[in-house]
Amino acid sequence: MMSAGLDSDCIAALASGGGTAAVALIRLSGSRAEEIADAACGGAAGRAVERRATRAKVMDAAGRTIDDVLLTVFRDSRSFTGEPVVEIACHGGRLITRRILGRLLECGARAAGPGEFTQRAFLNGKLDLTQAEAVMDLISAQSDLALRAAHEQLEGGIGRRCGALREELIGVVAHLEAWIDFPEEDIDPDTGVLFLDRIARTREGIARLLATAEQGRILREGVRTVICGRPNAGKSSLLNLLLGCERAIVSDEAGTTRDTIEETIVIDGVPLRLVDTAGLRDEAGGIEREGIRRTLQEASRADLLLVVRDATLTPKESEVALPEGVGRMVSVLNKSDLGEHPEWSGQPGVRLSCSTGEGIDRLRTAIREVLDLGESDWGEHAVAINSRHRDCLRRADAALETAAVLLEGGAAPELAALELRGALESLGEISGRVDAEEILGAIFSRFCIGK
Ligand SMILES: Nc1nc2c(ncn2[C@@H]2O[C@H](COP(=O)(O)OP(=O)(O)OP(=O)(O)O)[C@@H](O)[C@H]2O)c(=O)[nH]1
Ligand SMILES: [Mg+2]
Repeated sequence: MMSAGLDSDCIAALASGGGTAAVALIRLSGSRAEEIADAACGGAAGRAVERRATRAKVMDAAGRTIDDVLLTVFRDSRSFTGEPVVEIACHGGRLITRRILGRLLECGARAAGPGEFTQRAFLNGKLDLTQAEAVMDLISAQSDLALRAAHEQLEGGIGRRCGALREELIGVVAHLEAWIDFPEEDIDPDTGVLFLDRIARTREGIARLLATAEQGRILREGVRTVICGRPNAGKSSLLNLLLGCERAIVSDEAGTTRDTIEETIVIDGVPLRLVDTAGLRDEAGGIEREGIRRTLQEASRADLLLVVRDATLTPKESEVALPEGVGRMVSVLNKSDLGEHPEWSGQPGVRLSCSTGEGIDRLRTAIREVLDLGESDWGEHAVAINSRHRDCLRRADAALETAAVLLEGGAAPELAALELRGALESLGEISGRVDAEEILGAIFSRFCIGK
């Protein structure tokens, strides 16, 4: 385990949102938490029964009451941070919370930095790194699925999977190193096929986790969905229809939308970040041209394009020049209430009227299909790694690949062992644990060397 290496200082911060509310929560964490709370509350923390809300008054230096509060004391390491914590539930006014925090600082606390409580929880071994990250995901989740994935991660889902891969690998390294270090012990070299099999198995596990990276990005950031098409096709109308409110300006003047407008919606538990853009046409000048430049830039970064066309025009008249290499796309034939130009007959595309809303369900279905959002894909356990996990896993996988090549090519086993250790380190980074003792432990417990 990593050593704590903590400052012994006591940190304080507002744990609830900053606005006006019925109640707010201020948290103190550190070995002196109780002492500091006592100084501010006339000894009420010391008298409090652990984990039981206790009424108290926070007083200023002159003994005047700042607020009537409820204190909850968590002693020793029995807290979220793994060190003494006092939580103060006070009235949720901006001035009140500021004055209470000010008083706690006067009494010896320090204002906490971002994420410092969770960081302490990690350093004190209460959470691994993936769980600490999940706390943030949980708070910022924008859809049910994202919430489920964050819960799974907070429960240790990703940590456990990486832990299992590490275990497997520690076994391989232990075996290989025992064979290198103690040749006289007659250890079965276990090289060749068996060794390579074990490496291949670990790599399969890594690949399975890596495959959730895209899902993870989508859950955390949303599917970047760009609405594009020619001016007046009804792009802003579509944004408003999907949002269910009049967010973007709609007018019959071509070139109404100049800047990109972003809003989030949720389809089947998956957040979509909708981007309305300026209409694409060649003859534009000035500001509109800049708008078009931005549209093309957005389109090239999109996970999904909704291409909107005016069904009353011919396919040629509503054609849009899109950047190369655009991925997933749904074609929308809008203004179907006005009737469709005969040339569209037999052409694919979701028929929609943004004016009447007719066809919106068809569009949602088409989006679901093109994003492949079937239940099976998101599974029971919504494990979804983030980009940091992905980088660690990729490094681990590259090291394993090299190790396999070295072993296959008959290189010195020391070289392969070095690569395997590198892979272990990368896997360990995911949950924030790197430990050479573990490998030694595995050698001696599994092989009984030294008798
Ligand atoms: N009849 C009918 N009119 C529509 C429909 N959708 C949009 N319109 C009208 O088409 C005009 C253009 O709509 P917008 O949503 O502003 O079009 P846009 O693609 O955002 O246009 P720019 O921002 O100028 O590129 C407006 O007058 C809308 O009321 C539809 O389904 N049926
Ligand atoms: Mg518009």
